[in-house]
Amino acid sequence: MSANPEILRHNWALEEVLTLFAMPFNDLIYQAQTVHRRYFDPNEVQVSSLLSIKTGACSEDCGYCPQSAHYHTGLQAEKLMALDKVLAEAQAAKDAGASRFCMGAAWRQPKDKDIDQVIEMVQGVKALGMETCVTLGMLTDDQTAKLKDGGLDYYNHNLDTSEEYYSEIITTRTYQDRLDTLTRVRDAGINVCCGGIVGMGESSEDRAKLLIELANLPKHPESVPINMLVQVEGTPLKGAEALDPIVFVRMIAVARIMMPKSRVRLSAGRTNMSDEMQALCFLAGANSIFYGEKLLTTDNPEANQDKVLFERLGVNRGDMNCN
Ligand code: SAM
Ligand code: DTB
Ligand code: SF4
Repeated sequence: MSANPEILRHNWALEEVLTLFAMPFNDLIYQAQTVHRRYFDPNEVQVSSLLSIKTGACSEDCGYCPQSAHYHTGLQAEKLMALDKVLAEAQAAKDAGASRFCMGAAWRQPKDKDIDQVIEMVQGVKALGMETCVTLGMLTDDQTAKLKDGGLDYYNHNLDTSEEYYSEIITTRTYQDRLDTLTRVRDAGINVCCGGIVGMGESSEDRAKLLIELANLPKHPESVPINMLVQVEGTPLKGAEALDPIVFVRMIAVARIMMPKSRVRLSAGRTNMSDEMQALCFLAGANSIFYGEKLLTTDNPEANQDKVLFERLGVNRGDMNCN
């Protein structure tokens, strides 16, 4: 792959991104697919599996999240999972065909002793021959350095929406808090996984601004998860107006065009998507999914259903050690 530095831009302006969103659908998909083929095998989709290693009772008030202690969602809170249980889940995910194991904790920020336990999990999962990702909330410099030394491959920390809309969704932290952790992770040399959620009642400008935030970071995140809101009873966003599926596909296409070398992950919300819609997302440049029956606390399509979909589309799973 010969890198053309001109293709990786970090100076996107709102008007041009809105123009991309408003393109005729066929032209947009053609452009996204053309960009996609510059850097990726068009028939390859990487698969990651998720595990909630610490569930619920989170002090943050993210309006979309079933794990926030601020809302009554009926979720049973659970303490940090034991190492052997985590490794058994990782082995099962590997056996089912996942190449990366992502461990999520419902923390605003981890305590130092939590980090030591998470590092044991990272090392155990790596020893199984899988890539590792964790998402633990905000980090200090010290904690970030420890995770890097512990061998962590990816850190997930989403910006979720535009800076303007953020305070409508979350009041217990700021957008800048999020950006500060992302800078720490990037500076420590850990791969960045950062994306957002659509379908939260945001405007098309908010969606464009989220992608601008991501693409105008000093380096594009290696992995960009695009989540469709999973509406959970008891959360403030239950009942938000559903997003037009075509707008969701446009979001994937514009992300692909703006961040040509990043893995764009078709993330939460797939249980509410038809096979045809998912196929359109892959055509628009999505080349990663979460695989396995559970996301963190909500349902994901059955692994077998995804296998069948991949077969129908002639899609292969990605090799290890790619973005
Ligand atoms: N507590 C950590 C944090 O907030 O960064 C890590 C776990 S948190 C559950 C990880 C991400 O899951 C959030 O940033 C959000 O993008 C996504 N998420 C949570 N609830 C969701 C929902 N109902 N629908 C779609 N995505 C969701
Ligand atoms: C991401 O962007 N989506 C994942 C992962 N990163 C951690 C989480 C989705 C969570 C959906 C709601 C739930 O299952 O609790
Ligand atoms: Fe807590 Fe993360 Fe859920 Fe927000 S998204 S409530 S920080 S677990």
